[in-house]
Amino acid sequence: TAGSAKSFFRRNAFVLFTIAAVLLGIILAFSLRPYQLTYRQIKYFSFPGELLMRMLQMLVLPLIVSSLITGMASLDSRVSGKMGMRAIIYYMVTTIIAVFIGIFMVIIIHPGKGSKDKLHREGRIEQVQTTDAFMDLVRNMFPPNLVEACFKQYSTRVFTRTILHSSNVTAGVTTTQIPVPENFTIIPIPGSANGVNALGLVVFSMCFGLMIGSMKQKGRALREFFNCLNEAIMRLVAIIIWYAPVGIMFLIAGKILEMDDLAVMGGQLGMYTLTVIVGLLIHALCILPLLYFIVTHRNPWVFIAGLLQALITALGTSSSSATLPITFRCLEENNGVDRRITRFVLPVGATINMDGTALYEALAAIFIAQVNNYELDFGQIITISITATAASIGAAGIPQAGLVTMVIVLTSVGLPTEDITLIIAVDWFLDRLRTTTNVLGDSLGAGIVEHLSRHELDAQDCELGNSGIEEK
Ligand code: DAS
Repeated sequence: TAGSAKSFFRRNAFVLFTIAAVLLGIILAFSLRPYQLTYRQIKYFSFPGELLMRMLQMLVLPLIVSSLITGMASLDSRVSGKMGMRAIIYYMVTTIIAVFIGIFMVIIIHPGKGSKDKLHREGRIEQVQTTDAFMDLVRNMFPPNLVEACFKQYSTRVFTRTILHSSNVTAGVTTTQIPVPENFTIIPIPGSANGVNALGLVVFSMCFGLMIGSMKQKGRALREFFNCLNEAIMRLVAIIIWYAPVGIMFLIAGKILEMDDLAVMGGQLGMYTLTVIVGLLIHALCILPLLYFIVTHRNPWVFIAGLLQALITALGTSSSSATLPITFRCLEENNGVDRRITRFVLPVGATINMDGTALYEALAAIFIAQVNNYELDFGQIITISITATAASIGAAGIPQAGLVTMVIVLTSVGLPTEDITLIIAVDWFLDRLRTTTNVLGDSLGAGIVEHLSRHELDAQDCELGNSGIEEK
């Protein structure tokens, strides 16, 4: 009936607008492509999309900090400890599965087949750089300056590249000081301008929140302050969400206008792209929903339907951290996930849990080995799986961050880092798909952790007379 159609529309207005926006963007872009717009014209054209990206990024920092602090402060430390363990176990298990799918797919499909090159660099195993990269990950957890952590990340890519290509430059120098050899192609890092050290902020906010929580009555003022900050940010999200479909339309259209002709997709690169897509689809549409079903006994597709807007935003922005505000909203408003869970699990997940990125890093590294006709032994494949996991944890939730942290994976088994350039042409596209997988993984994780923590949450509700997060 008309009434029920109307209510369906009302309930799903955002999602419908967003889907329509994606389709419109694609149609618009393909009808404009024959006119061969200049780079400048394309930039003007995609301006509304850039604005969306900026608005979302604007909210991310206060959102991560305020949700983690309120999340931790509102939970009993025993409860948050248990929840944290569950979340970490979920992240580890899903990331490892993702890495194995990546390795399995690339070995079975063998997209690098038919290459005549032979790797000359054999034996050039750069163990030191791998250790450095791991140390970087830990370094980033403890930012010496919190203000700096809001806009700068201690970066592996800079010094790994430096050591590789000009051995006399020591680690840790800044980008401007690095003499880049002539024959070296600089990898463009689109999101690097906003390299927030999210990991550092997450660690600090969690500890800080925990302390406020342990201060009982004395911590009340701070608890209320961060709670209020969080609330205000979420209200801003509710406004920006109306603009999201417009922004997504222009983001997608702009990217299609920018892309090279699809002819480059033939041969090995085409097969590689296909392999990544199949791997991501298996992980996102089979493994994760199955895991959700096994743990919760609920229909994963209903849950995923509630997430559609976040997933499409991830596709449009290629950034899981920019998508975070929308992910919050989808989980809380559409799927009714407890705010004590989302506030705690989502910021951490968006920072360290990247299944799509892990899958892609392992797969891409082995593809590069295949193209170089370089036989990897079992030990090296294990090394790849470990470093791919670390690289996905270390990757920021910004566009193409995974491409940059790939350097760690490649150097760990002595593969040439310059060969990242082989896969750059298709990375913008694969990045969107892996970001969507990342966001899906985080969200299903929140659902799973909530299910497993129901008992403790209910107990806390009873204790607090149902006022939950607002009071302690
Ligand atoms: N695009 C990133 C993300 O936000 C990660 C990546 O580049 O793999 O999830």
